[in-house]
Amino acid sequence: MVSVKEYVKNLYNTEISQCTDRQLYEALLDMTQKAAREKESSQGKKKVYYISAEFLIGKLLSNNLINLGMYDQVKKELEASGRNLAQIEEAEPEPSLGNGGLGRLAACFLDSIATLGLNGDGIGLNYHLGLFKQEFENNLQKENVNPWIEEHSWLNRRDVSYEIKFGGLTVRSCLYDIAVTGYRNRTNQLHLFDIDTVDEGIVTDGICFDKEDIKKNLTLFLYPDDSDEKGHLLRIFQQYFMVSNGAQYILDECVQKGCNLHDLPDYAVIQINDTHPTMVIPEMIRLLTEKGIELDEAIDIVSRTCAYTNHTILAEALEKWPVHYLKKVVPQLVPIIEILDDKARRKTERWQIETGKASDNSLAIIDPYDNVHMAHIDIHYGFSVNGVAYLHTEILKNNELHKFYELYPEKFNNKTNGITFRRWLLHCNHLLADWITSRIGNGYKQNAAELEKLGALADDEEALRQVQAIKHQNKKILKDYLLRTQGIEIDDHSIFDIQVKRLHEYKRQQMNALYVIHKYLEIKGGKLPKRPVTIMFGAKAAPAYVIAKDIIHLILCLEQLVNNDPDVSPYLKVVMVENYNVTLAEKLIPACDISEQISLASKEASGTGNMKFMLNGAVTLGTMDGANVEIAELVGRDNIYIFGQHSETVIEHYKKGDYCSRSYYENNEDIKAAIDFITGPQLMEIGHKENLERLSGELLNKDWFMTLLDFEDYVKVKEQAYADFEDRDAWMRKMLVNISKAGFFSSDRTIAQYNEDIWRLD
Ligand code: 26W
Repeated sequence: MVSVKEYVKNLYNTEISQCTDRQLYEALLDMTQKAAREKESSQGKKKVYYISAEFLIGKLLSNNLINLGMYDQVKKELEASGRNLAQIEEAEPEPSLGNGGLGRLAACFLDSIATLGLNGDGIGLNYHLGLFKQEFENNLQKENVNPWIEEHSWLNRRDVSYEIKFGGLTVRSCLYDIAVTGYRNRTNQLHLFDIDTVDEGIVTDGICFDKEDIKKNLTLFLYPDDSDEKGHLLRIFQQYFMVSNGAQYILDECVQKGCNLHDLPDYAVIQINDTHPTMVIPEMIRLLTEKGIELDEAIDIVSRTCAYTNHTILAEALEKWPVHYLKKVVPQLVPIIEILDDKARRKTERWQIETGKASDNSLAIIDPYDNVHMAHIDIHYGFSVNGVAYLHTEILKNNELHKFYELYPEKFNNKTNGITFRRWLLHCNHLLADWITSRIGNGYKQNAAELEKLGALADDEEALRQVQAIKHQNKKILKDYLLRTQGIEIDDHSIFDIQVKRLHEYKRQQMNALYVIHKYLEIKGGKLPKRPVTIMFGAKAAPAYVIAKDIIHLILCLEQLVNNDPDVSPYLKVVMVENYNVTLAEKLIPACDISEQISLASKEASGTGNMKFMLNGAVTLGTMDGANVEIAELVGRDNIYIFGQHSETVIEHYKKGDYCSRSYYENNEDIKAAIDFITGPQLMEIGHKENLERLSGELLNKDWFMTLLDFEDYVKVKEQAYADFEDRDAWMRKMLVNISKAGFFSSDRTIAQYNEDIWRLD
């Protein structure tokens, strides 16, 4: 490896100490790119293409330095010249190419695919302005653009271009690759398609733009507001653009390797990340028939190439596109989709007759209202359907997709999510990683299961104290960071109780906010907590999701009220960090004591934040939902705080429609006081009447995600966790057990299972 010194000398003809942070960042970027290129590989006949509308990759510099084995030397060299890598890294913009878990999972998976030395690339879109940058104004979320592409970036322009035809419009694509470095292993690629005519200049006022000017807006944003027809159409334009480019790229690459297209499944497996890339199925069929393959054979080939991952059971997230939308944007796919529908109906009917089941059209692709159910295409015409945690897959099989499961039991399988330990331990928590290394050696970096060895230290007082000291150090680092970057002051001796994730009613940030009100009232009434607590939130709400934005408003109003009340603020602080993203997660997670994973049971497919917190020694306060169930199983009930109704009960309530939030309000004084407070004089003075009234009305009259059902138990168990925190020795042991049991949640394990059961790469 060349030295930074030499590199900087060649590039700028100067010394490290004379460079700006920006110059050093760009020099390191270049240097890293070169080292990554040397590890590119063409090994392997069969390749997995992970196709996804989101890749929430985060900053790449440190991550790549670690994976390429350059981190320590670079850091040392910079330090010798009085420079600091962490500070240099602040010059790197973070792309927001994802909403949350699904996009971050895709990024972790790419890391693990490369780390395991597997042949696999990502395929997605190069959104110029990402999702959005969140700003708070007047205690409300305001969306702004998040430009991230600079002259010097990780994007490498390729000499690849396709003609993409839409109804009444043809565009020419271009391609950018981002190197995906494996930990001490090969370099793969993330392929991001784009067009040259995108124009950031059409954005006015926040993130408003002309949704119909496709040539200028096609890859401008991730998931533009889909509250109206124009937004929906743009989404279909984006999705088709992604899959048509992807499919052509895959076919070209396979042909170059000697594939004759009849044997495509020997060369390619396409993992479809949720339904957003589903049109790859009809598009691939279309392309194959264009190349002279008979329709029936094309369908068979594609069905043996595509596999589908489901990430949610929320009805509103299961995409259904009206046929007339598809006719406008992708008329060439409609006849194919109709044929797929027809064949699926016939197959279902035959099976129903054979098994004596009542005839029923609910498995069809096109429903009686002329909506195309994208997931149904994936299930009929993919060879694998997987959920992302044990409970989620069981719910898919037994409830949500039960009939499909009966029809195709062999297709269904579970792949419990995971996270890359390179980013979520080695990079974000150097102190802990170094300590672990000093105790059990380096093996865990390649084989996460070795973390179990830490279990032997559960009664080693010195070890426990060291873990605690590291946690405290990380709390101080977070404290400094929040003060410097957001002007927020927190007490590092308080309990850090953190809930960071997308804002959604099912995740129930509103329940945590109601707890804040409850606690505020208690303190006002003279019941003082033993130790101060800092309740932190971080979340973006979808721009058109009204209630989610009302919840943010409530939290921001509470922050203002609580933190400025001298009776309360010594004991309770509320913090809502602005623009929660991967970079902030990397600072928050190592500093956390209590990890809030409080979704309504059955609704969170898996969660991955829960795994990151656990790995960094936070103790989970959660419901029996998603991967929390597996965390509980691994750490045992002494090392996790579980509350709330179980999924069976919740599913029953939905079936019977018998949940009535108002009766909880009427029968529980604490709940009544907390709900009334939302529209009481104190918050009304700070906040906006319309938002607060709408939110309290929603909780009282609807509460679709049953906040009030679990509130009482939540308060009880949360208080228990706070009380237990005082037994410092016992708490340290809980931290250690959580870290030692986190190995299962390495995405290396998840990817090894995908490969073993689904991809079968050589
Ligand atoms: C229809 C548009 C749309 C777009 C994005 C619907 C829903 C989304 C979500 C952001 C999808 C998502 O992030 N799902 C999450 O996926 C994670 C990875 O599997 C899981 O851990 C989370 O439980 C799940 O909510």
